[in-house]
Amino acid sequence: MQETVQATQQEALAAIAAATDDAALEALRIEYFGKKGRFRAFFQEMGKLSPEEKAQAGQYINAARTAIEEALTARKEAFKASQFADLDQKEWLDVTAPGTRETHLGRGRLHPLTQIQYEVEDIFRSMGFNVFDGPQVEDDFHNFGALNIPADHPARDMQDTFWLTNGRLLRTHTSSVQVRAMHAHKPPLRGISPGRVFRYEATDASHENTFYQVEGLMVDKNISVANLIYVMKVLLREIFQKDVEVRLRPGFFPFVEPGFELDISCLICGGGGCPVCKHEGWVELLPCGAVHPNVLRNCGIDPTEYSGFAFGMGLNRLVMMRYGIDDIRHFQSGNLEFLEQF
Ligand code: FA5
Repeated sequence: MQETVQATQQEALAAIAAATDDAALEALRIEYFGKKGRFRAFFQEMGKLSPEEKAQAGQYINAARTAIEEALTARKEAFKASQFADLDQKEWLDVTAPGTRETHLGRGRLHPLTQIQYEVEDIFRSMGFNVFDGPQVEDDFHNFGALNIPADHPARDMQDTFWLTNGRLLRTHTSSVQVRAMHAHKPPLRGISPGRVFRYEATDASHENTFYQVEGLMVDKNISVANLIYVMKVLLREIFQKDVEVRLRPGFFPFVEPGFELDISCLICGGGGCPVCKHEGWVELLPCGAVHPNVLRNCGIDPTEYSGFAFGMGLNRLVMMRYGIDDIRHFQSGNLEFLEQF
């Protein structure tokens, strides 16, 4: 029996030395020490021996077992060490290598509306304004009621609305976020809210049913139209990179009093008159005004103490003016030839 045990030990050590991975070592462990393993058989045979032989057999069987177990452990350790030894070779990567044709997917870019939105946000942040966000699916109160447009008021027809079957609506303007901002923050308050708005309108070269606006709002003590004009002039100078003259004409919106249409001097002809400005020298840019006392009251702000201004600018039209784009429908056309120009 001793010879068999020693032969088994030699065989096991050779197999361990030849093993190439952890799985092979585990298979050998089971072969020798598992429930039906070869050492189990040796111990069973040992039971049949005389007491003296048994004592002797116990020694050489245990010695063989220890030798094999040590070899298994040592080989396992060696595998672990070699796993990391050539890591720099196996996982080497040249981060400075240029891309290949197969891996180059083409560079993405921001949509021109997003680009101008970010620009406008930066300009207003530099003047201490916050950027507010609000839901595109709105309720009647935030889109109309709080803005001094009660149900059945004719001003509702100024903005044709997509009504949802649950009584909610797709916001027709970003003025709804004014209301949310005034409820959430007490004056002094300075904020803009850029975002997507929806109108139930037929489309043409200058009208979309889905477009983008940026709302602006400032509420504090003694805010007047002079503050509004100053902020507008800073915005336009930064966007168009030159001083732009502005003028105000009366305009009606139920949520401002007085309300205005803000015109800018025509950037194409410099104010001298051309087909773009219909030879007037002025181009209509955005509606604005002093926040109506009823709106302040609806938002929990005392109009005898505070006043404010608000404006709502169409971002699509701003981009169109900047780049001379002649049709608003390009923006949502998905036409890459158009988009890749920006
Ligand atoms: C409003 O939406 C008001 N909430 C703006 C406002 C805010 C006034 C605060 C006073 C105080 P209006 O419907 O005129 O107003 O839209 C504002 C701008 O959105 C327009 O000047 C225009 O640039 C843009 N706009 C309006 N309708 C469309 C449309 N169908 N397609 C593209 N742009 C549009």
